[in-house]
Amino acid sequence: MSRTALRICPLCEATCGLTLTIEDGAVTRARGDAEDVFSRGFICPKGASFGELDGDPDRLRGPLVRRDGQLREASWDEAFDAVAEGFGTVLRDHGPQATGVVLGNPTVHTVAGALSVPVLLGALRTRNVFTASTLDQMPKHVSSGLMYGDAFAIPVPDLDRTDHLLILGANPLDSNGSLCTAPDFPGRLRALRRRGGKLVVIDPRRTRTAKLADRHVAIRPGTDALLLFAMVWVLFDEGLVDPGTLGAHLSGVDEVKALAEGFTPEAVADACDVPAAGIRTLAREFAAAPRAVAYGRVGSSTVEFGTLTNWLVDVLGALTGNLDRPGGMMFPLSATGGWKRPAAPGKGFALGRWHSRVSGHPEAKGELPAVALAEEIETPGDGRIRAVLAIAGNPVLSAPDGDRLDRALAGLDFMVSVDPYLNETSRHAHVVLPPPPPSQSPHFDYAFNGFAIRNQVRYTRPAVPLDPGRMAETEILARVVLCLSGQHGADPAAVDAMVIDATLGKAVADPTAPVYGRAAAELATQLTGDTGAERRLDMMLRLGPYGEGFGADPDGLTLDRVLAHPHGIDLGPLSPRIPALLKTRSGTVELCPEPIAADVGRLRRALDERPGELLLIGRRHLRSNNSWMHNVPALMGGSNRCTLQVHPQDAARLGLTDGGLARVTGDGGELDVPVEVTDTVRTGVVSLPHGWGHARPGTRLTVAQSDPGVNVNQLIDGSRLDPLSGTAVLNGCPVRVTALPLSVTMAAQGD
Ligand SMILES: Nc1nc2c(c(=O)[nH]1)N[C@H]1C(S)=C(S)[C@@H](COP(=O)(O)OP(=O)(O)OC[C@H]3O[C@@H](n4cnc5c(=O)[nH]c(N)nc54)[C@H](O)[C@@H]3O)O[C@H]1N2
Ligand SMILES: Nc1nc2c(c(=O)[nH]1)N[C@H]1C(S)=C(S)[C@@H](COP(=O)(O)OP(=O)(O)OC[C@H]3O[C@@H](n4cnc5c(=O)[nH]c(N)nc54)[C@H](O)[C@@H]3O)O[C@H]1N2
Ligand code: SF4
Ligand SMILES: [Mo]
Repeated sequence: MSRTALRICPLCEATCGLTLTIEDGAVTRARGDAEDVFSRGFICPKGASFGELDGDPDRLRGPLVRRDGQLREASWDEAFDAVAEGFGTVLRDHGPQATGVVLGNPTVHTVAGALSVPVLLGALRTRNVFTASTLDQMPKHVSSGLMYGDAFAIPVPDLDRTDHLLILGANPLDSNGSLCTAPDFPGRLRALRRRGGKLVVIDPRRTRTAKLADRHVAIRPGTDALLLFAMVWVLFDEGLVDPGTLGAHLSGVDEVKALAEGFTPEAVADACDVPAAGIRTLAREFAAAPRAVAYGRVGSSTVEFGTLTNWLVDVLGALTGNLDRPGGMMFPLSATGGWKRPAAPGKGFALGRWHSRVSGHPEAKGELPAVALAEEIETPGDGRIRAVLAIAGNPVLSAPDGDRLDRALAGLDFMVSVDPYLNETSRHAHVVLPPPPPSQSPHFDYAFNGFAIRNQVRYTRPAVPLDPGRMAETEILARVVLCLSGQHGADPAAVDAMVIDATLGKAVADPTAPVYGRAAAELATQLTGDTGAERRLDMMLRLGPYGEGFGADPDGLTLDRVLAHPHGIDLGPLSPRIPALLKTRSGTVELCPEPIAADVGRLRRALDERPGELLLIGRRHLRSNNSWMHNVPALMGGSNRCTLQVHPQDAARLGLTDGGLARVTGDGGELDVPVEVTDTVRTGVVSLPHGWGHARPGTRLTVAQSDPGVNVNQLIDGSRLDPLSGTAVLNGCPVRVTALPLSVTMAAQGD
């Protein structure tokens, strides 16, 4: 018997609605849901492979527990006994600071990540929290925290209404967008051009996005902050600064003008390898467009000046009157984002409230840099990390110097991985707790609705009931919370009930809340939902900005109302949110925060520095996702390969041939990798994708192991980072490349 079910795709940030065909409990087909209010039928090859990924025979079906050095199948009870014992011992003997938490990318794509991880961090109370954010977007959180007082107030490009889009270091045609949730990003870019708008792409590679653009500027990696500062300088110099209505809520404009001094187009041109006249044109066209927006992502974040670059993107918007206005950069309003509050000065955003033990890195948003994880495990002394809980992360491949991290993890007293695969990282765990596949999990985009270019709300229940022996990821994490707080064996439902009590208790005490003065216990009885997670969703929807407010607005959102609209509810285009959104101490948009101003001297010095003759950058493939989708045959092969892309001129100079082997040497090590000669990378730049390197033993990744590739992050030692955000420099790293003799090449290829 075949049936269909709706499921929001969790595989990237675009959050497309899928229609799954289900036969005998297995997903046999996935199509785009044409009626989805947001994605309107769009699907990409990853979404189309949902069934293969979901049904991957290598996915773990039950927990693994290490016995006599070997990971073996075990029952859930045995697994949680081991978690309680292993973590209990470390916590008892050494306290919470001897534990560390590692959170990977899918935690922002799962209900468990949104609902259970914060509870878990609250229970563990360790300062050793490491996430994929410091390999990714932490610079944006820091710049938003400093400018708006809220690290999650991240403006997104109002794609559907802009006239001019300047993209720096993002390739949404392959990534489908990031910190900008927009199903069918490619279609929206084409629509921009069709309505006469302009697309400009700054990228050292001529990506598929760049090919779509009116203008492509092949900048030297790592120099976007210089280019943007020069654009800002031109705005001041030519009298093009006009913040418009935002002006009333803006401070620090004169200070930015003073900081921009010296960053003239002529001064930066050589470092960026972009002619001064071209930079002037970029600035003038941006200022002249009726509605313009700049958008920077990974290539402008995981770089030497990541925070400055992300800050300058917003500065450009503010100075041209494009911040918080339609067609410019706008702040989404998520249905679970809390009730509307009146504008009032906030507490601001502080960096460096504590520092890492070994290298003294400042925390950012409660996190320490991912690059510091290995040394925090290896370095003896009080506060050494002895036990790690890793959820949905594979840092052995994703973070710099995986070999060192691999050794460090192997030396832990205790490690738990919550992961569906036995991979390069989870192979070190003492206990592996596998979540069910996505078809058996509910989906709500707690994270990405906050970055969506249109306000909307959608929820999908599990498309397939849990297989016998499976446990929902929210329950797995609730049980871990109980293990960590000395309550192993208690009812996991108590965890959600506790959160509901606490949240409602706070709401009824807050004069700005729709439920002010009511009885929390009575409100709790109104919640519907089949599970604790659903009741929490119902609570958040009701308390949210479109919520029913427990009776305050009978037409408002509840879980039942969202369930009654299986293709979602459209909540309209983005609308201005300043000043209510601001949480800075001044109550203004602080255009020139002190920590940022203090970092500009470092950028000024970069005017005269050239990090190296050859710079390494990454790339993503449409049919891949970081490290964990190389095990699906349908997504592998073709152009999805781990090759070193080299420009023909560099190839000729270095004696490299297409298909031959090159030895690449960086700060962190060397790799031998097949060469792909292509003029899509600029000269002086080589590109190698991340997430490969599946040759380690002890994993269960049959397909990935058959074509393992190499781990680009072995070329990087983690010593280069953006100091304000602790984010690793993964793009723009100096490398040396030499040709390997034909004999080595042929041996490597098994000829
Ligand atoms: N050189 C270089 N390195 C990079 C990047 C780069 O551009 N260049 N990009 C960086 C970026 S942007 C990121 S976000 C990081 C990603 O870094 P990670 O998050 O460490 O890497 P992923 O490969 O996404 O690992 C995801 C893990 O989650 C597991 N998983 C999948 N689904 C689920 C689920 O439903 N529940 C649970 N519990 N686990 C699940 C997978 O099996 C896998 O082990 O990599 C970074 N590393
Ligand atoms: N298919 C696919 N989709 C994905 C992922 C995936 O692995 N595969 N990963 C997901 C994740 S975790 C994320 S964070 C997003 C990332 O989404 P994006 O940021 O859109 O993805 P990237 O392909 O890393 O784009 C970065 C671009 O920056 C360029 N670049 C490198 N260095 C520089 C520089 O110094 N300056 C400038 N201007 N450009 C530079 C690179 O050439 C590349 O084209 O994608 C998500 N979606
Ligand atoms: S674009 Fe992203 S969300 Fe949409 S189908 Fe593809 S992987 Fe899924
Ligand atoms: Mo990411």
